[in-house]
Amino acid sequence: MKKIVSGILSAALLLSVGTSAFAATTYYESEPNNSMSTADPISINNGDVIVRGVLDPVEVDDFDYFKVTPTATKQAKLQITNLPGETIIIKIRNSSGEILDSTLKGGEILDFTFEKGRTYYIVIDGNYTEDYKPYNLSIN
Ligand SMILES: [Ca+2]
Ligand SMILES: [Ca+2]
Repeated sequence: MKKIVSGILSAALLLSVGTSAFAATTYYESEPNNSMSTADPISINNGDVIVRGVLDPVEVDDFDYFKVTPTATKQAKLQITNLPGETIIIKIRNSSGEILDSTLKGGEILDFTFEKGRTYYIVIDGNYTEDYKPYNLSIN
């Protein structure tokens, strides 16, 4: 009986690992990434993406930049999924640094169309964040 239970458990574990592995590609930030020139490259060409990073209040003005150059035009929804009430915002800049779109706080969904071949910078900005804040950015 014990053997059967552990067999079921490991099958369930394998299933959940397998499902999440196929559901989204996960990227982790790499500091320093506080500017366009040091942005972490990510790809949105192969389905859903989760970006995991931290806004660190010890570091003055921690901005997290992620660089995207899609190979196909993609309509995407961007959202900070784990900190809905926080003043953590998502900004999208073009290659000249101009802000194309932005949310006002965590949890809001930003609908944005990334055009093929253009370079964009997705910026996570923790306005007034005083605590160490790990965030999950989902791009679907
Ligand atoms: Ca960071
Ligand atoms: Ca940073």
